[in-house]
Amino acid sequence: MRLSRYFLPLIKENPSEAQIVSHRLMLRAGMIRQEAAGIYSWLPLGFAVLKKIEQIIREEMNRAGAIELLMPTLQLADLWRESGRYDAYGPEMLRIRDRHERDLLYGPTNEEMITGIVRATIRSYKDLPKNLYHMQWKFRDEVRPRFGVMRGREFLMKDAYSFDLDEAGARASYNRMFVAYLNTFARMGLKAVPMRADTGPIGGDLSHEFIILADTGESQVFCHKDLIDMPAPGPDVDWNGNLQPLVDARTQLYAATDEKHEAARFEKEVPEGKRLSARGIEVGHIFYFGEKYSKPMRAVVSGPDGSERIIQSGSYGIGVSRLVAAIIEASHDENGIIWPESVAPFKVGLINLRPGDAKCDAMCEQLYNALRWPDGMSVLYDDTDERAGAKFAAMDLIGLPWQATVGPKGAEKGIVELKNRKSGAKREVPVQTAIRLLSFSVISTEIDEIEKNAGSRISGDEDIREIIREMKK
Ligand code: 5CA
Repeated sequence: MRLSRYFLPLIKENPSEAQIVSHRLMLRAGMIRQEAAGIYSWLPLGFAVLKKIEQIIREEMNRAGAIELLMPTLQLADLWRESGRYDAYGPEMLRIRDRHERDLLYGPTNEEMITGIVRATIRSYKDLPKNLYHMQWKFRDEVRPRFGVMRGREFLMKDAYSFDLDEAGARASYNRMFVAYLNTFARMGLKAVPMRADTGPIGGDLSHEFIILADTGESQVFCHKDLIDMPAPGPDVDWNGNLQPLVDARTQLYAATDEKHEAARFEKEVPEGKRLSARGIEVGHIFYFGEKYSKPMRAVVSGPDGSERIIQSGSYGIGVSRLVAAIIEASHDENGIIWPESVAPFKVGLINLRPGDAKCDAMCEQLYNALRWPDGMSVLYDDTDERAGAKFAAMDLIGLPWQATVGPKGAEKGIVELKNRKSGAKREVPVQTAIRLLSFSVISTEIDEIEKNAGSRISGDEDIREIIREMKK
């Protein structure tokens, strides 16, 4: 993408309405624009990140055996009257009436609708288990929308719903989502800790929130410090096997949100030096609620002995739009955002210090054409007439993982300056090396797993790997 043709409305001054760093940086980097309290337009740069996050979630859901569909944002009130939640949900629910005087609502969540789909289509235990998910906009008329997309009124959620014949099956489904969440957040460069949590309006008695530690987080949380650096299980999970040991390893140590916190137990179970009391951001929340919706809504199947059985369910949410802000809270410096490569809107920022200079232009075009991914979103090429200082500041602000700078002196010698945004490491390399290194880096977030699956290296460029390793330190 050429910056001269892109739409990137950067803001120089700090917006006064933003109280936390992610909100400030999202506005300054031209990622979002507020349309009403808690309602945002996603401008191209923000939208690109949102799509990257969606795709990681999708891949990990599919890997864990969940199946994607799409339900509408508007729902019939009558459906919610069946579960009893139409009245129970209160003023957070946006209620709408159509021209036929029918009561509708803008969905704050989808337990009723998915239960309606399942009860109309699944008749036998042989069709279970199923886990169905979608990524859809939700509306909750929050009392205090704040911190930008962190607590919005309209926000994007991934919500999955599991359906099993019995409690043991439902717990296995819960465990699959638990493990899938650990891998999902790890791929985004986040350390998310599962913590015992309150179930609120969703209901049930087993529930975990996935929490990112951050001073600006809205939740007060308490946990054993060893949980913070516990690595995610990774892609080699046997999804049809027993995942209980993986879950146990992460639930045996104390971790609870404010509502579930027991001070006496915390002090008894956790040695003083290991106690962590901190603020956190809830990026995911999983629930096991058994028959809460299937019983009143009569979602039943015939069991192995022919008798009627009530389906056992759970639901599993991820705050997709909130994650954009949460990742920035976890990864930024005084100059701007530092995107983890897996969610970066572009992998490379290419800076032409002197557009119009024949050698600079030629070298930039060579790099741009060599690195351009088919979707046009691997390189952002700054071909504008801004001064050098402003170009560097803008690139740092939008936080692309790699910067490649071409100036008149380097162009003369065939040299490009590479910079790793995260480490700040800089290196001058011949243009061909830059092309090899950056091409490799465009695919490198996936390459470890691809090579592992293939059982061999697919690239022999040891020298390139060595430079990348060094620059990322
Ligand atoms: N139906 C269940 C799970 S599918 C559910 O609605 N769970 S939830 O209420 O916990 O929401 C799921 C996730 O959505 C939360 O963990 C949080 O990350 C995100 N979320 C909730 N409210 C908001 C909001 N107002 N703004 C942004 N994200 C939100």
